[in-house]
Amino acid sequence: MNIPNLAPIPELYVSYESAQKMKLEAADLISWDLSPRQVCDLELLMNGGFFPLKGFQSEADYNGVVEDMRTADGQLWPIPITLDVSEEFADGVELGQDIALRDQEGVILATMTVTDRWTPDKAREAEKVFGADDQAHPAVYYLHNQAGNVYLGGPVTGIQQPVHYDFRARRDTPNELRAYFRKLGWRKVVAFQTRNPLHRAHQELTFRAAREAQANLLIHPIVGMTKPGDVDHFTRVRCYEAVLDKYPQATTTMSLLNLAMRMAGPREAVWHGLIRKNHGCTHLIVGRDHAGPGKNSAGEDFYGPYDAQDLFRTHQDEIGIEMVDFKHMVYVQERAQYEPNDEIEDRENVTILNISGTELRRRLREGLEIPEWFSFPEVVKELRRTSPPRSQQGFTVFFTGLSGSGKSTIANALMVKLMEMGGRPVTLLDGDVVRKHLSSELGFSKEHRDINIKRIGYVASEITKNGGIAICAPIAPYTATRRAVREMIEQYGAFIEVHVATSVEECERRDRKGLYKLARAGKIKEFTGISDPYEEPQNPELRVETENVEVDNCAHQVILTLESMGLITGN
Ligand code: PPS
Repeated sequence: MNIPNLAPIPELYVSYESAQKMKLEAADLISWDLSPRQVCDLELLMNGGFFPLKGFQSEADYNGVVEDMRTADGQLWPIPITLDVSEEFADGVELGQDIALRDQEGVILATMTVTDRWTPDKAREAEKVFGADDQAHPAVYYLHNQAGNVYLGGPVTGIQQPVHYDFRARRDTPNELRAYFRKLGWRKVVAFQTRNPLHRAHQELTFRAAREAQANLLIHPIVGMTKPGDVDHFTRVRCYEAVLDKYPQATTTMSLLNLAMRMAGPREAVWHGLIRKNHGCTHLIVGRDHAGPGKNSAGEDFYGPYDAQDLFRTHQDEIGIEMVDFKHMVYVQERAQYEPNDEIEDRENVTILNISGTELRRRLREGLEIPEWFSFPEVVKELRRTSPPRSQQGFTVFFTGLSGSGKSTIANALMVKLMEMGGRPVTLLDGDVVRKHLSSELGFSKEHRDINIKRIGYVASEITKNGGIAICAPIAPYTATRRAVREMIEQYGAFIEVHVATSVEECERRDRKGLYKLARAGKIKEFTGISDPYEEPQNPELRVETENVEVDNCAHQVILTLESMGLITGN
């Protein structure tokens, strides 16, 4: 194993004086507003975290990376780092032109000389990089639904670091960490990558890794982007801080890494190795199912539990960092300690305990006990602060169905029932009401419907975040848009999709507002169910039939669903 050369790593920043000058000049350039993920990528490009990359990848680099994890000049690099933009923006850019890259507040962080512009084959990228073109994978979903259709590539010139207002003292560039290790004389450093709060099993694992490698320990959590649904980084960092004093101070430090994870399992592990190498580490802990995205749409794991370790091992020498591989750690009650599951020889004579992530979330949701052998009281206290039991969290009930299907009527009945129960404020975002107050300028094209639904989703997510109940009742005819809204809301609380499954024939028979008649006569264009599509939900939390069923009963079915999910309790 190489003892690292802790000399500074090349950054892409210009000097302070040049940056001031460039900032003025760059104001005249065409500029691209970076997405949150692109800001993360740019930060690591500029500060050397993605060394040897010098900018967003060119088409040749991208093709090499996608096909066999190598840039055009043969460097190992497993994940495409591309600047995805809209077709409209790409059309306005000439090759050879400089563009300004701005953060979401409009601050110019860098310029890029555009050398390449191409339309990627996203299905191929998904297959090769993530193993399957399956949108159950969060990065594949992102690729198809959030990433722009055109990629731009070219070298980047860094003007300033993205600004962070949170945990500033805990964030370090690769060079800051290198300098710190140099100063303390830390020649061997084992990095622990994590996107979860630290529990006792993690502590044991990190202790063992440091012992095994005879190294110091860097707890290196991700605070950029992780898997949708993860514990937010604010809570996690408070949890880390709460347990730091349980580590030996002389040999352990913690630093936050603003990486946007892709959950690419094996390829991601190799990527994490390269990034840690750039941060001056000599070892990386790779555990079971490293950076795993969970189940695919057929309900199977995307990657085998040790695929990441296998791929890492193959490339270890080239990465220049050693893997400390770990098997699954479990608690052995009789010995009151954690041990690697596959090293327990007397399994029939001992009690092996384990709480999975899913089980932990269930216990938090339901306000159940979390035992001391599993976690630290300080961590549990923090988690309970941000994840109160479900019966105290906000949630959204999202009705979808054709015009005249009965959405509004059931939604109204549900609102009254929930208000009778009390406890949380209830807001009804009815289709017609929203169109009057929030979306009065919009029509019924796909584009306008999507904007309308995303506005509803945004308001509902804010209500949910703040502990209220949002009831939405738009038509929301498109699956992808409903899914986008679900994602927005599930960051903060439950999303209950209710399909009001009244057939178009029945809606037309009822024709309460006389709209179907007008649609048939061609007087209303793009009318859902008649001259415009309605994509039925495949897996809604509840489907209600309204033919021959009372409104009260339909609303009651929703109440029963909410109860079964623990969102409302009997008392
Ligand atoms: S969408 O697709 O979700 O944005 O639609 P939404 O905001 O729910 O608005 C639907 C209401 O607008 C009236 N309306 C139409 N609906 C469908 N297609 C066309 N072309 C159209 N034009 C007007 C209609 O009254 C809908 O109300 P509901 O309550 O669904 O009947």
